[in-house]
Amino acid sequence: MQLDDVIITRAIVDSWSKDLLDSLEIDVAIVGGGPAGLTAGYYLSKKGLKTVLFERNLSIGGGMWGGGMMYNKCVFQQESKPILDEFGIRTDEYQEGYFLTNSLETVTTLCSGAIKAGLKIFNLIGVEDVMIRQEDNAGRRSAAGSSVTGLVLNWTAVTMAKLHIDPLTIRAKAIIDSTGHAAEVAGIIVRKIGKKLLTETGEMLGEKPMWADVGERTIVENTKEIYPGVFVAGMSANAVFGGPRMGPIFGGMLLSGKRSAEIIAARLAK
Ligand code: 48H
Repeated sequence: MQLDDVIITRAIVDSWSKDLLDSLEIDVAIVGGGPAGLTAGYYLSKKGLKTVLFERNLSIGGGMWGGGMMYNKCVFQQESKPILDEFGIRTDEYQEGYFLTNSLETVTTLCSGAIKAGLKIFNLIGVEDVMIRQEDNAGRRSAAGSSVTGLVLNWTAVTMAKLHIDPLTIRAKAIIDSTGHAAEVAGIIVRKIGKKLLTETGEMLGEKPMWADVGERTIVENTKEIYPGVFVAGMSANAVFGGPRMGPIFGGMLLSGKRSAEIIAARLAK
């Protein structure tokens, strides 16, 4: 068969554009494709919710590829083992309750599992702002008086090159901030509309020093709504609610991602 260069181009542009058009009004938008965002995307998609993840980097996986200080191994605790088993990620029990994985296998398998479950991922696109409206996308007015109803997107290349190019928007019934340590969506909300987060002060409380045992527990407790329509998962949960960091143990990220999916699925079922 003779290959036609233009058909190759047409196939890519046609199919990618359809993917984006199909993602303009969705159930859940996830910001950030680290372990928490990917796990959330897997469970939400499995529940049949139309879920799309935006990742600003070329690669998906966030801080997981490099394991601990570039040693490409990740540690997981007992509680997170069922999630690894569900994805088919192989583990090696180093000592009772401490499971090692290859970080490369972990990232690629989480990503593959999430996509096969139905998650749509757009890489190389960053979230630079949010849409806030008086009523949410179901027409409900929240006690806070307004809800985040969508995301403002731009190409990472545009941002990097500091080009003055206006963004595009998508609408979602729920949004997950799984942007890691920076908790970028939470930061945007505070910057744009003030101290309105559902924390003690309304601000981001900030991540506390390393303490794996406490950090891994609080990250699941801190996985919740931070502003009407916006939920945190993964490291950003501890950044918003003031939990400790935990170093290269990743079970909390998967448990938090799963928890966010459960909370949102219950909310959207109402
Ligand atoms: C689009 C964005 C934007 C944006 C950021 O950092 P991550 O791996 O986050 P988690 O929470 O899934 O996992 C945290 C873990 O990797 C970690 O850092 C740990 C355990 N640290 C402990 C410690 O003590 O240091 O992934 C976040 C992703 C990245 O891929 C970013 O590129 C992406 O979010 N991202 N994508 N728009 N505005 N901001």
